[in-house]
Amino acid sequence: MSDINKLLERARTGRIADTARLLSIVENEEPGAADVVRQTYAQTGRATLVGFTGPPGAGKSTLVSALTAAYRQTGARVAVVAVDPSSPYTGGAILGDRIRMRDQSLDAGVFIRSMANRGQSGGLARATRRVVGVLDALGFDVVLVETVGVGQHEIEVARAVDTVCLLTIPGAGDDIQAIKAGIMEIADLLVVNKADRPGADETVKDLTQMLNLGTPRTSWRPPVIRTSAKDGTGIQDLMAAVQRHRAWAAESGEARRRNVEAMRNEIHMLLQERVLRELRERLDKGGLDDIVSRVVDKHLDPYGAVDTLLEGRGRG
Ligand SMILES: Nc1nc2c(ncn2[C@@H]2O[C@H](COP(=O)(O)OP(=O)(O)OP(=O)(O)O)[C@@H](O)[C@H]2O)c(=O)[nH]1
Ligand SMILES: [Mg+2]
Repeated sequence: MSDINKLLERARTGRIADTARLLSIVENEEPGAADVVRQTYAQTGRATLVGFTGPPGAGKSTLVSALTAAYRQTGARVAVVAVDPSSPYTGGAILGDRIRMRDQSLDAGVFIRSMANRGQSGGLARATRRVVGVLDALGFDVVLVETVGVGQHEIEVARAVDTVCLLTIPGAGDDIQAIKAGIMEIADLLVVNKADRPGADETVKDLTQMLNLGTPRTSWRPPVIRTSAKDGTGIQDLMAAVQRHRAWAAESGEARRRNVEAMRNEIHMLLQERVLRELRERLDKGGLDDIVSRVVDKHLDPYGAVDTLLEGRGRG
């Protein structure tokens, strides 16, 4: 039995250390990453995948903690993936998150994973998708993904999930302006968190108005849900909305459409990587020097050189 199979077998029995090891392999594309994907891919597609995005301090981690507890009460196994923000302003907050989530990490039905941001958003989005896929295949019923901000980077990471929750807080008028551009593109659910604070009604009204102005991309109208991650208000509403969105996405074909887009992108990237790797290997074997000489000696033009390299055979 290969090492990967042993790891998978142990991870499936709930061993945390083996689950963590498997995730590192796919996240960092270590040798064996392809094996892990090959052995798990067929079992993906069962978990409820929910992403949380929004400005720093909106309460994403607190809300994810509250939801984790609520899903646990239904008997679901929950995985949390925290995508570390690159911004130095929020570096400390993540440390705080780990402390806040600690009570849940003692529960065997909860797995918490932090992902390192390796700076390249496309790479991070793919790594997040692979990590989420392995957790799904390992039998976690719910995977909650936290990212920071509402930029292109987070939009891409958010695509690793099926339902995207965009958080805002009462009185965050500027935030609302800032999220306006990306709002229709990514948000499946709009969450006004910290609804225990004054101004929640106005914020709900502003968001609803903004939604009414926009042209909906699909037949789904993102609901505006008010929550207080602190006192638990709205957590059940949010879970119900996630469930409704999931059902709609399955029914309308939206889930499949997103999956087609994600897989087209993934296959394209893998193809590109493999072609480049094979080419590099061929060049490493010394083929390049010979071809360069032939170009310099006018036996071959530069386009012809590329043709030759791609065909992998010499042409006089
Ligand atoms: N009053 C109130 N405070 C909240 C609520 N949710 C979170 N907070 C507080 O808001 C602060 C930030 O919460 P976090 O959960 O760390 O926010 P975050 O969005 O994860 O922050 P980053 O990960 O740094 O972007 C903490 O002090 C929380 O206790 C809420 O519903 N009501
Ligand atoms: Mg956080």
